[in-house]
Amino acid sequence: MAARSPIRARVRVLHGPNLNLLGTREPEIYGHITLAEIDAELARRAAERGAEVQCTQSNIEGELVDMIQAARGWADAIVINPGSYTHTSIAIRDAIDAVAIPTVEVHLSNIHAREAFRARSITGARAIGLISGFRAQSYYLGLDAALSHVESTRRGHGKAGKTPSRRRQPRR
Ligand code: CA2
Repeated sequence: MAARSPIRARVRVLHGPNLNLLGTREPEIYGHITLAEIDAELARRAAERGAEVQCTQSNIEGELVDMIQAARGWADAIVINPGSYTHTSIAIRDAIDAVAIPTVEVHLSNIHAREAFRARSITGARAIGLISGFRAQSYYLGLDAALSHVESTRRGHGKAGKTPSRRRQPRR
């Protein structure tokens, strides 16, 4: 297989509330892997592609908003698992909107196969895409998607390049 050319890109990875507990409880839903192991694998995969990740977990909505804002000027893309804020947080959705950094939302579990309240993602409506249900693989697929998006946008033929436009978005 031909070697892929390196993508000089920086990806901010954000984990929302309770994800620090990964690997300690509910393995039937979230798997046995810990967040530290996911972060290490993301760093390894990014480095393999010439890219860099910076990963942080927070249980606090405002901190996640601060970190999204602070990603401006550093990150080429964001990969976020907003945890339960996925279903409630207009503040995180607005922050994703405000920074206009292409954002991939990821979930360990399939949010459409669980309680009805989890099926709606308030934050995901402002992401370029959403990956859900592949446990830790969701993060790795999310990183892949983010890097492919950055690469194709730089080449001028992104997924129509699109971070969702503020004006033309239908109401969701
Ligand atoms: O599937 C996902 O990744 C979720 O974002 C996880 C959130 C949940 O509220 C979302 O609906 C879907 C919950 C994260 C809690 O993580 C735990 C991990 C281990 C033990 C307990 C909770």
